[in-house]
Amino acid sequence: MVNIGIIGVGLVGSELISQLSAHISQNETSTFKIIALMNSTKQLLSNSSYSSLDLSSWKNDLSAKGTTSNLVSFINYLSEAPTPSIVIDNTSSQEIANSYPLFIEKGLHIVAPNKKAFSSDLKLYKEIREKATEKKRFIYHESTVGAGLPVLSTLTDLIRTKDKIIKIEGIFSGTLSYIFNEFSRLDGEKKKFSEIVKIAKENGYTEPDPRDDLNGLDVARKVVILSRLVGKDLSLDTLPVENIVPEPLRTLDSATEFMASLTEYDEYFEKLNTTANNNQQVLRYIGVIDPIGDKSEVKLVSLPSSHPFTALKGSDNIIAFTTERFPSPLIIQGAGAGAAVTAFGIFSDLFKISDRT
Ligand code: NHO
Repeated sequence: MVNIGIIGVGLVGSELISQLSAHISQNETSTFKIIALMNSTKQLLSNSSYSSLDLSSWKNDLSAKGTTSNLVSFINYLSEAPTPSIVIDNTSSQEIANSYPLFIEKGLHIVAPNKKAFSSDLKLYKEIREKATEKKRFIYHESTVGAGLPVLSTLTDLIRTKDKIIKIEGIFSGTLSYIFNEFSRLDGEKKKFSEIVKIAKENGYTEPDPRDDLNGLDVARKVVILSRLVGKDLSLDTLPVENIVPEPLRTLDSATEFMASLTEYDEYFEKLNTTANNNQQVLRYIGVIDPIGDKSEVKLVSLPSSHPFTALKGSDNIIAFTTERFPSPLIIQGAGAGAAVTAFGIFSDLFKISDRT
């Protein structure tokens, strides 16, 4: 049996528990057992014989029977289990990410959609990689890039089989994909930029403050993750990132003020769009990974309508790997945001570990 402890039971964590619960109840031979849950205030640990938590009532049990969150006792409980344990980090906490070396020391495998450990401090990233190799622990984080799309596993396979990666580029943000798919098109339909951002916010596609999508940081983190995987020591502070939040709006206190003021910049965005459209092109926000030189970047570009990045729908992601074996790029495309697909990416990582333990 593989024990699972989940830190973070919000949107993605709850969906993961539903997916796991359905799998466990439908498969008598399932090897997964959820034995510990934790959110920012409470934690729920199973008993001393490490039996499964009752997944039909976990929400109530966590709030009614849970004790105050304590990362050390949570990790110790998992690490003392008689069979292998995986800790899943479904938070966006830097503090939890900083604890991965400790998790590995304690003998735990890690799965995470949290991008922080893999895209923040390079020293932390290297420490995690080195410790995992030394202690023979598995770290999987497929859903940090492209949600459940097989982006990291494909790249890992290309690297392992010694293909030469020439360039990786893509539309890595579901939110920015939606915004520009709606805003910049050649079918003559015109919508105001601020209106589209408003709809994206109302539909829950954006972060609570849409500036956290428009500033490019989320895409930058994904570019850093892919760059480090191909062996480049890239960091957020050295990567050129085009922040498309108009400068005067960056310092506004609240998302509400930002949304109200964004209308003043509709003309500015429309001008950019018209220039592109006049050349039969559309605007797209892309990330570029340059494994050979120093041209990795995150930017808004104009692309001709024949380009594969211009045919996306909704909040889809697209990632193109140009390699020695794939001079005509290997392309991965599909839903790149949302709880269902993100949880799927985590779930598939769990199988990769359970198959090998
Ligand atoms: P929530 O709903 O805020 O839940 C966070 C949970 O963590 C809560 O239970 C909270 O109590 C707990 N928590 C926070 N700090 C804690 C601490 N110190 N100790 C213990 N518990 C703590 O967040 P989500 O939406 O469930 O996201 C969880 C993680 O998945 C985040 O790291 C997020 O970045 C990552 N993730 C989410 C998505 C998504 O679609 N929601 C995606 C990828 C990764 O594919 C997605 C994506 O990239 C979307 C992106 N915005 C785009 O492309 O447009």
